[in-house]
Amino acid sequence: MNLLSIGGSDPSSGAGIQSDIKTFSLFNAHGLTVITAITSQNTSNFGTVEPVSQKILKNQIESLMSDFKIDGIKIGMVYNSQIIKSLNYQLRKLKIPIVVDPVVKSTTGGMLIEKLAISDFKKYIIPLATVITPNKFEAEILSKTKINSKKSLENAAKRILKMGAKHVVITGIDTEYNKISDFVLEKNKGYFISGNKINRINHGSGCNYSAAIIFALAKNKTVKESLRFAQQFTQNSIKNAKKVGKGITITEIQDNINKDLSEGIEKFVQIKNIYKNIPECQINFVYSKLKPKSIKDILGISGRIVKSGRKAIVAGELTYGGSKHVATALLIMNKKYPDVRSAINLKYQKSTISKIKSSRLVVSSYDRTKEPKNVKIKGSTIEWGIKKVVKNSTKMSDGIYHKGDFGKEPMIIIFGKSPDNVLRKILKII
Ligand code: PXL
Repeated sequence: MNLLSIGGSDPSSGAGIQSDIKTFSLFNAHGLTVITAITSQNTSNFGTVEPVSQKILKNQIESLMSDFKIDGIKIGMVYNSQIIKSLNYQLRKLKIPIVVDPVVKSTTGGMLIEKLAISDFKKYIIPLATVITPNKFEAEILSKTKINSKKSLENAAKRILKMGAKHVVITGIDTEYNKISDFVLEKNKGYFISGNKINRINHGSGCNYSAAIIFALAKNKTVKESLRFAQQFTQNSIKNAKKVGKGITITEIQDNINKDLSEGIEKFVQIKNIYKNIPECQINFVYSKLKPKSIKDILGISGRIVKSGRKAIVAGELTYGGSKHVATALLIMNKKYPDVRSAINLKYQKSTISKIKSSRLVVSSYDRTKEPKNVKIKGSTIEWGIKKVVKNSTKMSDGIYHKGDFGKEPMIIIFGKSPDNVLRKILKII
């Protein structure tokens, strides 16, 4: 998938096109950029802005359009009327989703659009928007409406919708205690998408939000699904914001796969006496993207979870393709049961098997001594074993074990929908 970000350069990489490229690549999309202006800024101060010339703006777009199939566009900082009109001319005929993030001011106070250009922005950029994502402050400026009640919020959204956007989302509305919501207006239908309030001033959350929306729309998700997804993603990025410079924090984007597996591993190593379940060949704990094609789509530990005295410690870091054996087992399981996206291997113990059975989980096994010679030579035992079990199964197995072979250690693999789901099963059976 190719996604295009049209906007300004932020040398601190907290916002602007640098931030969008990070977001797009996290989603495995190819990020294209058209730079409208160069800003100088850091996490404390906003310096100056230099918009690009009409000529290079036009050329950037032409060179991309003549080469790539573009699946979605995000428009951020556009700065002046010349850029605005030029973009309208080049984009108005396109039939792909466009998300407009109508940025007015940076968190550190820099102007991202000239005051005189706001009326042209309404006339030429807003009509391009499949979705426009003003925060409350930006919505007030665009609609010339003070937002201080539900009625005024709806009015502001209606006014922006009338300017030609297909969907208006006004972000960051205080609704109830500890909640912060986005108000969505689509034709005559208005609704809130509610999220948890995180009190932290940061740089980058608006860009993360609009970039995540365009990704989801380009993947043919509905507007509502896309907004939900983007809100979750942005909340995470704010939660993980880091103080990389001396000033305000910069949001840190993470896919949930990374976050959920990290948390799962952390909880796993803290389970009391868990070291007793670590086999000689150590442990890997994995979590897959949706619809994995190969083990490269499965996140695992580049090293292992190892036994160190009476402790379990994590050696290595999370990498896609970091596990071979457990990831291969998961890949096969996932083909038949697509909900199954996480797995861990544990030491085989008779007591574990009986606990699995008494907790009404499903356990299956294969016999490594029956492994054909050609499989042994190829070294694809696990593939052969799991395939054998999965092929004959009518129900998904929570655990699959084998009792080893000459010189081969017995092993059990626990499967689940997510690392958390796997952990819950582990706690029942150890
Ligand atoms: O977050 C809005 C934004 C967008 N684009 C650029 C920016 C900023 C905020 O600083 O610098 C280039």
